[in-house]
Amino acid sequence: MATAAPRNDPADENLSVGSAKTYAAGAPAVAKTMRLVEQQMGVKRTALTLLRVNQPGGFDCPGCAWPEGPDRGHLEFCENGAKAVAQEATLRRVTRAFFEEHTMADLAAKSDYWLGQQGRLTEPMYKARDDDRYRPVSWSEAFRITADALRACAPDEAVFYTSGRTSNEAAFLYQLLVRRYGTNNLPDCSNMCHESSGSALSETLGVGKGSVSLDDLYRAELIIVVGQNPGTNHPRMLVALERAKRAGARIVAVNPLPEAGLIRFKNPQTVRGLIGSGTPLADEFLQIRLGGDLALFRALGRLLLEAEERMPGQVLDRAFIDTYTHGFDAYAKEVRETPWETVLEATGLPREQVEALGERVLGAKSVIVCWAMGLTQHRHSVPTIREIVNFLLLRGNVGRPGAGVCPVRGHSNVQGDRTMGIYEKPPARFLDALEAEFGFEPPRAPGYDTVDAIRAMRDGKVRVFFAVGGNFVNATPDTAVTEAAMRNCALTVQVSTKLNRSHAVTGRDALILPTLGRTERDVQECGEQFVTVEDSMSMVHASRGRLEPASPQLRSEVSIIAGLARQLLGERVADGPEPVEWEWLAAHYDRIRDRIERVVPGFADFNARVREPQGFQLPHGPRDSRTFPTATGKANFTVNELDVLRVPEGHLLLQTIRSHDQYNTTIYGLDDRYRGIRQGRRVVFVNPADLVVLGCADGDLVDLVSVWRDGVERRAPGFRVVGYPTARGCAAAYFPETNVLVPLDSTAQVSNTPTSKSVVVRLVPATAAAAAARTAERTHSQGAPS
Ligand SMILES: Nc1nc2c(c(=O)[nH]1)N[C@H]1C(S)=C(S)[C@@H](COP(=O)(O)OP(=O)(O)OC[C@H]3O[C@@H](n4cnc5c(=O)[nH]c(N)nc54)[C@H](O)[C@@H]3O)O[C@H]1N2
Ligand SMILES: Nc1nc2c(c(=O)[nH]1)N[C@H]1C(S)=C(S)[C@@H](COP(=O)(O)OP(=O)(O)OC[C@H]3O[C@@H](n4cnc5c(=O)[nH]c(N)nc54)[C@H](O)[C@@H]3O)O[C@H]1N2
Ligand SMILES: [Mo]
Repeated sequence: MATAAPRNDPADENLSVGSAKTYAAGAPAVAKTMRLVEQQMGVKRTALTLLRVNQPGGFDCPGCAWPEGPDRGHLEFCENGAKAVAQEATLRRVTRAFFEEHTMADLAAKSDYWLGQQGRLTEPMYKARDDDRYRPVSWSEAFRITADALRACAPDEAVFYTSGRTSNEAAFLYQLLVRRYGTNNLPDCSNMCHESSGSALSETLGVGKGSVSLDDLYRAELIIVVGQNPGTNHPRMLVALERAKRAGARIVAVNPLPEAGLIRFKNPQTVRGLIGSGTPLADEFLQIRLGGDLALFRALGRLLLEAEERMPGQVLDRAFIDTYTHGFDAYAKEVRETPWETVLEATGLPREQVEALGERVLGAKSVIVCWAMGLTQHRHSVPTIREIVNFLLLRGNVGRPGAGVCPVRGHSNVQGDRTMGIYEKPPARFLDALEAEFGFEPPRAPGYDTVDAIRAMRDGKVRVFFAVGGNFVNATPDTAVTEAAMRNCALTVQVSTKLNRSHAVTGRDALILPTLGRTERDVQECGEQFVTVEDSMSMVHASRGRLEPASPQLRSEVSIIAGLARQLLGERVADGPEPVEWEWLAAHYDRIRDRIERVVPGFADFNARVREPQGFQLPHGPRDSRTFPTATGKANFTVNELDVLRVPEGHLLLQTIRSHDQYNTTIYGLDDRYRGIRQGRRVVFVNPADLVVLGCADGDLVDLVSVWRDGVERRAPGFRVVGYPTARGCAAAYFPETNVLVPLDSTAQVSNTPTSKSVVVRLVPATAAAAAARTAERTHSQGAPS
């Protein structure tokens, strides 16, 4: 049985459940933010730092990938962006004394919250194979240890992970190092995030990115927000939705949960938002069952085709379909045969509500569909997103103002990292360009994505794990399996800003390489540097930190990668064997940008254009000229199997989500204000009617047990049941506490993304062991420093 210890926080004993909010932001958001931020940074640093977020000449907010418009306000950040900044700009420090005091076993027993609250890492640390704790190590020694381990294995026995905060410059240099070393083993957080979007959009439209810009949102007549909780995860998007709404757009929310931000928004950056009742955002809320979206968009397609039959020539955009698309007839045939019963079963929606949405669509000249993790982390995520494309193509809602696809990215540069070649399946044209520019033969065989990397580590096929950012151990599924896989490595190396579980659960040898964050001054041999990032709408712009680094020992990601490369591969000398001038490139990031310009399409005149205050937008064929670089040369309609997620009787479909006080595995605090949760995270939200059926009650203490075809029982112990208005048959609980429940092999078709939003579970009365573990945990854990 796979059970993760409930690394609870002592505060969980103070857990309280109140009523959920019906609006997002407003004055409480401002007050709460300032309190959390000032605890980390002090008053003066808070003011100086927050004024530079997302400003020209300032730094890009590390919070999310939502773009900032040209007419940005003086305070272009949000509550959760401020919290993300405070985590990085905190005055707390993890020093060598800290590691002297805490053994590995000690660190492994701490919660994510506790680890994150200790502050910024300050110097390189090494844990040797027989040691029980980390000791200080010099940079050169750290590079030597890593290079030796990499030389001792075949290139495909090493894995190089990236999280989406890494800048374009660091990402480009990193993938270059990895391919120069000889592997495409470049898994990244995107594999667990928007991989399904990328897969579906590349196949159907030819570009795996969104096709809209901010201006399109302001021109849209209908915006459908599906599977996304922007009030918490993309708060600045609410400002854009509010503006779209004022310009006349209708907004429809499709979600199993009535998320506060989608209902009503009080913009904290306006007086009206601070003291008024705010703007109602969603005109319509469809409370869909988990995984029901494919059926919903199929039904909308059917309604449009039927309307066209009633009003020939008035509904579909025939000219667009004939000129720009492929596969319409096969799609239309499939759609006409879709039974309503299946649609209603899959969505859990009343037919009238689906038909009413169909009417809205008919009345809207331009439609945008936005989505995030609610769509990408299911078994049939790729078919679902393809179905959204089908729906949009019917009326030519791609490649014209006010219309298109809008996958809303998570990490602030996750999209840019992919553009820079962080990808385990690089296209041949990218490798060709790399080869032409640098004069070496990059490996051509595909590498491991995140799930395959864990399998390979588990099976002893990987010796070295290297991560630039992120928290691999805790962000990935099947925690018990992943932790064992990590411990199976000879060496694990983490380039990080803050302590997390991946520093506590390691290979036999382990290194921590502390790095600069976005907010900090980055000085290299040729002077002060800036980096660049790409947002969710393909805008590339500069980010320049101004704060003094958390410690003089920190090195930038670029400099760490170059230092390791130099140690591993040598530096270029005339007629020498090494074709890349690693340290010369790292001395001035303009030099890296020049190389990017010659390898990656769309970056012409990179160094000049990125110095413009707003940066520049990357080209996008479908958006700019209705050019679709797909296999058929056209936008592809697809025929998708209508997959209905069914669970055995007495079970629920569980989704694993973010609370308001977390950034993925970084826990800022223990509240989830909009959902009424205070001082605790081990809660499971269930519809009250389902509780009656299951013989449970609000307030019960249960274990969550996941049921999967491999027969392994996975258990997350000790959750308080909360009666909550989620869709029937569905439940929700926070990640990463519930990652132990997600089977490694339960992944999405095509994209191989873990199915974190549809885990079949049952609730069982909490075991005595769970209750005991909770008590023991309380006595062992220490509170966060104040
Ligand atoms: N403050 C903060 N900001 C963040 C993050 C964070 O942790 N904290 N994380 C960043 C990252 S990496 C990402 S990827 C994004 C994530 O942004 P979101 O995708 O908004 O994050 P989740 O909490 O996973 O929320 C998923 C939403 O989809 C809904 N949903 C789940 N399943 C379904 C379904 O089958 N159908 C439909 N229609 N809806 C469904 C859920 O009810 C929930 O509202 O946010 C980014 N921004
Ligand atoms: N069950 C479940 N699992 C999920 C999800 C889910 O919805 N449910 N969501 C998935 C998604 S969408 C994502 S994107 C992944 C996230 O996976 P990751 O990106 O791996 O995880 P994070 O928690 O964002 O990583 C946080 C760590 O990054 C480091 N860090 C922060 N800033 C920097 C920096 O500037 N440089 C460097 N080098 N390090 C930095 C800090 O040490 C911090 O502890 O999790 C996935 N896992
Ligand atoms: Mo993400």
